[in-house]
Amino acid sequence: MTPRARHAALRASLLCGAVIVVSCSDRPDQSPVTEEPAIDPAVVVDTQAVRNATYMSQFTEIGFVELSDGEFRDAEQRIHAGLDPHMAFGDLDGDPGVEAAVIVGTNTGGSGGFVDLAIVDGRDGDVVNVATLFLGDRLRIHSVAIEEGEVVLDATMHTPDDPMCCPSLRATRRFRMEQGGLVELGRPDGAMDYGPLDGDLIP
Ligand SMILES: [Ca+2]
Repeated sequence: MTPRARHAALRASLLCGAVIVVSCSDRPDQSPVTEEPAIDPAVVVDTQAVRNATYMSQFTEIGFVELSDGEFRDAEQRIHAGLDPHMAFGDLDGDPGVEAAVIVGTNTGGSGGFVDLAIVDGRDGDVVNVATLFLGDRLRIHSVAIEEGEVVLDATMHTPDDPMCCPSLRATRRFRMEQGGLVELGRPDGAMDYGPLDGDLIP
């Protein structure tokens, strides 16, 4: 898949995610949404691949960042995104082929350090970020593992009483792929609910 086609497919998936795919495809004045790319177990999903993949991003106007050697910088938009060294490879969907669970951190010019959990898999000959979940602001990730089909994070996150600089609650967080998205399996006791970000962060 060419970079342009990959961007188009990624944008389509962002605009017409699983929840609203019916309304997107039903619009008579629009072309049908391209079918979801097929799982491709022949694609090598390794460290090199994930450090040079394109990731969904709620922090850029175009909705994604294209990492080069693990980084993305846009001085005009004051966006700096980067891949955390902690990552894991394994099976999350029960299909042939290895998935990667990686951490994408984004700074938008302020003090925030926004952390996404992203899943990368092989699709139609390419490495594709198939799911992303916002984890929080300035939480710290100590390890990432894939165990029995779940992503397991060792993280230090905030309690409701912590200042944003200084999370204090270290706990394990678990996530599973469901219907093409990521869901968290419970929340550690006492952890702050970071909630979804609003759109104000997009320049
Ligand atoms: Ca798999």
